[in-house]
This record gives sequence, C-alpha cells and structure tokens, in this order.
Amino acid sequence: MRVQLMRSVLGDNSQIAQSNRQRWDEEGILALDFMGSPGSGKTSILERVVQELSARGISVKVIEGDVASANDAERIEAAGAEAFQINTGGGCHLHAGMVSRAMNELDLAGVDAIFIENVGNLVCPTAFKLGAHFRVVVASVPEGDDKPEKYPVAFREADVIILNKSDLLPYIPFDTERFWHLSDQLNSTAPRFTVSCASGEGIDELCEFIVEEIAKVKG
Ligand SMILES: Nc1nc2c(ncn2[C@@H]2O[C@H](COP(=O)(O)OP(=O)(O)OP(=O)(O)O)[C@@H](O)[C@H]2O)c(=O)[nH]1
Ligand SMILES: [Mg+2]
Repeated sequence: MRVQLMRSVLGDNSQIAQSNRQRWDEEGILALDFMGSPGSGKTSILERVVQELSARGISVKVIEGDVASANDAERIEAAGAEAFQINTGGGCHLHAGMVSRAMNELDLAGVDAIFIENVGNLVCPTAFKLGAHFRVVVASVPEGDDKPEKYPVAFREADVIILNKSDLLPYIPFDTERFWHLSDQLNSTAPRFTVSCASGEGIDELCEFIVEEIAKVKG
C-alpha cells in the first residue's frame, strides 16, 4: 500500500477526466467513483464488494481519497485488494489529475475494475468528474431521508444510488418511500440498491451489477 500527499494541479479537470476514461476503456477496466457523506459507509461497501469479487476471481484495485490518514487503504488491503491512498491535505474532493497519477503507481495488468472512494461529502466531488464510468452516490439511514432534497446535485448527477445501513431501519426514524420519492424526482433512471454492510443485504445484487458492467467495458 502506498500513501501520497497530492495537491490539485492546474489544468482542465474535464480534459484529464476524459483521458482517464479513454485509458480505462482501452485497457478494459470498469471505473466507479464513490461519493457520499463522511461515515455513510463507502469504505464498508468497498470492503464487502472487494471480498465478494475477489472470491469470484475478479481483479479489483482501489484508489482512496481522504484529507488525511491511510485508514481506508489499510482496511481495503485487509479485505484483499491493493489500495493507493491519496491524501488531499485539506482538499474536499479528488481531482482527475490525482487519479491519473495514482493510476500510474498501480500495476493495472489484468485488472477488471477500479474503485475510487472520493473525499467524504456530498458537495465538492460532484463538481469534479474523474472520468469514471459510474458516479455512485452512497447515502445511509442515519443521515435522514431528506438528503436528496438537500443535496440535489449529487443525486441528479449520480449514475448509481445506494442506500446503506438498512439494518438500522427498525431503530431510526427514516421514511424509505420518501427517500426514494425525493431521489426519483431528481433522477429516475440511475440503478438503485438498498444494502447493509452489517447484514450483507443487497451486496450480491450490487456485485452482480458490477460484474455485468465489467463485461460491457471489456466488450
Ligand atoms: N449498522 C451499520 N453500520 C455500518 C454500515 N456500513 C457502515 N457502517 C459503520 O459506519 C461507520 C462508517 O463507515 P465507513 O465505511 O468508514 O464510512 P465512509 O463513508 O467510508 O466514511 P469516510 O471515509 O470517513 O467518508 C463505521 O463504523 C461502519 O462500521 C451498515 O450497513 N450498518
Ligand atoms: Mg471511507
């Protein structure tokens, strides 16, 4: 596992994002960019998915983005995938150039999918595309059912929407119908998954979706 402090480089983010996408397409690698509030469960989902996909013989690598620490990369490596930790040193989102440089540090031979965990928040990452095939928004039950209404850009621009921590529904006031209704008003086409990293609910369905999308990228 490697950790690197990276600053945003000057340059056109969308142009670098396009070249990231081109590289992934050429190499037949599916890329997913996970966005969500701190603690929504992005790393927990990745731990589960890494374990399940590795067990199926699928090769995945993870790029972790955090302001500080290598905690998440350490967790991913313990789950069985190589991880590269970017520390932004204060920046509230990853930049496409950071991801490009992180990819240069990873051996991508034979890799089927790259998962990128963006810095935890529902605001800044939405404005900086990284070139991933799917931008995945992770919300969770303890955050409240009004999150789509309060952070509309994240939900509108998502390609996949995940509601995590379904195991907590019996204990926390959360109107699931309201959450998905608000989400649908902004984005009725993104595939949606309700999961729990505690019970494992929904993880199989999510992995099945990823496996199908890997096949499409490989053509
Ligand atoms: N009950 C329950 N707890 C969960 C679930 N998923 C994650 N957690 C807990 O939620 C906390 C935060 O999870 P993380 O996976 O670290 O969240 P994160 O989104 O990666 O957080 P940042 O990287 O800080 O943005 C941890 O204590 C997890 O154990 C779940 O499905 N159910
Ligand atoms: Mg995390």
